[in-house]
Amino acid sequence: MTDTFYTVTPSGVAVAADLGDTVIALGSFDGVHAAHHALIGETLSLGRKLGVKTGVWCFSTLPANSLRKEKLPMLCSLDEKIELLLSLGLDFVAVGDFSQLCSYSPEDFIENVLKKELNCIGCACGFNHRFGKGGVGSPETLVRAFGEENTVIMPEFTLLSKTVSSTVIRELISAGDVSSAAVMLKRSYSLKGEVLQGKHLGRKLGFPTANQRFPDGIAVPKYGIYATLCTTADGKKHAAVSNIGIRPTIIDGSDTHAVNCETYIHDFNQNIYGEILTVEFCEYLREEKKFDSVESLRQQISRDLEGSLSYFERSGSLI
Ligand code: RBF
Ligand code: MG
Repeated sequence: MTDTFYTVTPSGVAVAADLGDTVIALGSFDGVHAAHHALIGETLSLGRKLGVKTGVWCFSTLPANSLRKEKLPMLCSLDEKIELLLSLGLDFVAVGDFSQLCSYSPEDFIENVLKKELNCIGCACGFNHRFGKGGVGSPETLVRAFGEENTVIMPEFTLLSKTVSSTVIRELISAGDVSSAAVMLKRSYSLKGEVLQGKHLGRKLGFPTANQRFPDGIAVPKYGIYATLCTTADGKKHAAVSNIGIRPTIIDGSDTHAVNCETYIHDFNQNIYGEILTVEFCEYLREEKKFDSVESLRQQISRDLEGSLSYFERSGSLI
């Protein structure tokens, strides 16, 4: 049983039995968005009322992807998900192995995992949550197992006149609408990753840039230029402008068409190759285009930087 899931607490991986009785929120929690925040808020309240620890149950992969050929891109990595969830004040996140647990009926999952392993005495989930073999478990199944009093069913949650869901946020991001996505995520969509050795072409252009790749399986915003905020390894935030795409102006036969995120950081000239950089996508500025000359691309990049800075001035999101 122990290799079917593990439990993470703010101080590291823990033994589930040491948690005592618990209240658990169930879901996929992709992106840890505003509706998830509301659900976790209810979970914390129920935990306080019952005087027990609170946690989340999720899987290491998206169950929705197990039956799909065309995988849904994820809004965050598992590590980011755990970090975001714990930052909301939960005591633990239990991470299950979907391939081992997908054959459990809802009742078996509740009895053998939630109750026996995690000492669960109350739970919370979204109104449309489904779980267990064949997805036949529903919020009502949880009410039967834990009682009306100890089960929270979160109704639909609306922002910008839309239901907040990972699906809607994926659509916004792939349409480049990162500002609406940010309202639903309660933070900007971001890319956290190593700064890769580029071809140093940017430097020759007069714009030294930081190149990053989106990890496999992670949602890539619409190709284009974005006003971004960068957090460097020293924790400092900088205004920046980023290009997501394939750089049609400079691409040649030797180039793979791998998607690149290339960032020019305002007023910055440190060497950050190999460091971890977080890029927050704040506002879509324009489409990625093929320019007739490197010189016209250079002039455009300089206008892009102005566009980004004036966005941050208007929105007041710097400092
Ligand atoms: N490359 C393009 O081919 N088309 C673009 O529209 C484009 N816009 C960019 C905007 C910014 C703000 C930055 C930093 C880069 C952009 N690039 C674009 C990538 C550019 O080709 C690249 O920085 C240099 O070729 C050096 O790698
Ligand atoms: Mg959902």
